[in-house]
Amino acid sequence: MLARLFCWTIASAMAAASPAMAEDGYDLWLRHAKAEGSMPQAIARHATAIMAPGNSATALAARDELVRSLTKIGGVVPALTDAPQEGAIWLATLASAGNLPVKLDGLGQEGYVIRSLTRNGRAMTLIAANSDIGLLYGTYAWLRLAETGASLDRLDVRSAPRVKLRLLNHWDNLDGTVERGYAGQSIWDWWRLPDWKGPRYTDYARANASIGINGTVLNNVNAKSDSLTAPYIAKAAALADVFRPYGIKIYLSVKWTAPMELSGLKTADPMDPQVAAWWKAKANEIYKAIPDFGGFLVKANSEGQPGPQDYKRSHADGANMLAAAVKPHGGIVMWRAFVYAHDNPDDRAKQAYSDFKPLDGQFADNVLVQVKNGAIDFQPREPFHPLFGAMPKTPLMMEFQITKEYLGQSTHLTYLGPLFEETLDADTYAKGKGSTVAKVIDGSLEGHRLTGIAGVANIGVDRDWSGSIFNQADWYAFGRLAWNPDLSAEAIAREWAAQTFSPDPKVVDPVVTMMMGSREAAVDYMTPLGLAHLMGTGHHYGPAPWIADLARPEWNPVYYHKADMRGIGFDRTKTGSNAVAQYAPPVAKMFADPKTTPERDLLWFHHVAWDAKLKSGETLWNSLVHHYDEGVAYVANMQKTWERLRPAVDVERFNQTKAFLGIQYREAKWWRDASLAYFQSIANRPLPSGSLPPEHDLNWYKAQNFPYAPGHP
Ligand code: GCV
Repeated sequence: MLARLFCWTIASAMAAASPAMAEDGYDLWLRHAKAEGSMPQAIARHATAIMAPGNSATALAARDELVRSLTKIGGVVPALTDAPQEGAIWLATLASAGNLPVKLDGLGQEGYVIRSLTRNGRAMTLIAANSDIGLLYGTYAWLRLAETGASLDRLDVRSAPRVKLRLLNHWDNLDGTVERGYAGQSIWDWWRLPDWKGPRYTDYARANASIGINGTVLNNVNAKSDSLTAPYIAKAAALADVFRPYGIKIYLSVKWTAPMELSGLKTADPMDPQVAAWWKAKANEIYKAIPDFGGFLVKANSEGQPGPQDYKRSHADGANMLAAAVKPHGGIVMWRAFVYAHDNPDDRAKQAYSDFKPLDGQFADNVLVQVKNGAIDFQPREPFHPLFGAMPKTPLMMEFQITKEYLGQSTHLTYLGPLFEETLDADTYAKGKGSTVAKVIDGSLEGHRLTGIAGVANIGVDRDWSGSIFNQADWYAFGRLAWNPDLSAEAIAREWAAQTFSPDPKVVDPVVTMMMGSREAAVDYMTPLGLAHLMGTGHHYGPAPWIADLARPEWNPVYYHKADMRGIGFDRTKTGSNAVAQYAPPVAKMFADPKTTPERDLLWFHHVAWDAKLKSGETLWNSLVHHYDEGVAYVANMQKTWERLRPAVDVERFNQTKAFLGIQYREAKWWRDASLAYFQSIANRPLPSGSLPPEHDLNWYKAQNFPYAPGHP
């Protein structure tokens, strides 16, 4: 023990003595700024020493995290102790402590207890769990409490994750590019793996563990077969070794035709015994290298990817064949429901439901069907996907997009917490009132034990990981909601702001106010009142609602808004595509009538006359214009708020955010002006008084061209 203590004291003292790092965002919400005011004393009083008997890699990671952060927060290296001590933090599992003064039932392997108690007459804080990973999560939870200014005197916290698989999906390619990535190249240095495992991998694991993420899919769902070759399995295994102590399993996206591409098989038909044998052998090879490998993620028969339907087999046939290959090892298959076919003339929003709903009950018990939050594609706003609640016999896994393909890419401050929250809170009515999407996802609605939630990562090699300081909040919010889908987006924003900037309410309050309205502002300046998919072709950057000449109808923005002389919007009622019928009857009824459809979803479900009166008494046209105006005005307000925060934020992060808000303002105005120039050319109505005309004419906006916009495959 003394030797351990000595090493730590030296290492931590060196860390403390080194010059303060620039605030470039690298440390994320784990920056552990030196506490101010009365906080250092309060924290120090409850962290005089650390009693941490465990010695697994995970237990040591928990202890080291405490030492590292307490040293940074208080400027003093906390002592390690073997015996109870006044004010000590005690990290214990049953295995390491023998017996414990708290009950751990119902916490599973990942849950934890944090309890203030007295031990041998000494007031201490116990962090206890059934396993070392629970201890690590409990440690991060205690730090979160400490750094957000919670009272540490009488703690009594019990927490366990509601969702079993809490995964990031990296759309990272083997050549280092990231599909829809706006934070630089991939953090996976495939070229130098497995020999070189840079320190960033450990920091990635720490960040994820601190918010409860327990798995990561390393490669793009538009997968290359090469990721299943021996050299790439070895590279993946090297990453798995780094992540293991932090409770993070790795998964791989697979290409359906890998057996043909890698081994020359004549077919990828899932019913062909040779194909099944190939996948079994491949699974065995992977598990030999990575014994705790999580499983496969599959994009099949979607956007040109091959799949079982090429052989007249169903998605269930395909998923089950892969599931059989990983089953002996405890692996799972996540089969994506993001499908729409080039030869299907039906409303794109209906196609996933039509394909998957009939397959309910046909999937093997280690398959999850992964469904995007909405039926089109991660738009600034979509009503919840009709599959939620419609496949009671199948575990449905949520797929959110953390990277902001459609919400301003790297620069716009559009906090996604409210988007995630809105979807999770939506009521499917599948089993009556209160059948929320969150209950579908956490398995409680139908009693599923295999449950999952995935977020398409916004991580790259940028120093700040996510392309901007505020984009980090989206990663943070995803993890926190994956752990507990009932948390509020606002509470999460408060936690994040306190840890990222300062717990001072004079900082937290305005930052949170900016964040909370920011996604709605993006909806307003991009696609208000239920509009969707109006962005530029391919790169998805900027407005292009006029596009009408792409090969497939559903690639064209005009397909989605259907603006004509009469009005605007997609009729998804009985008189149109009848997509509303895919929802449970009370929801279908609500969406079928424009009067009961929430105004925010109006044009998603209805084609509405330009002069129709909305609830506010305004005409649709005037309301549309006002929404665009409000979106731009919100960004201008964020700029003012941020300027007032100048004295409270370090120069580097202040300047980045200020510059990005400037870009956001310019682009919000561009979205507004281009959209209104175009819609006005169809609606043929004047702008309401007080609304300024677009800066340029429509042709100017149409002529904009962005061949090098990032993130485009
Ligand atoms: C990975 C959208 C994106 C694609 C993405 C696809 C998917 O279409 O634009 O880049 O491909 O969704 O989720 O599979």
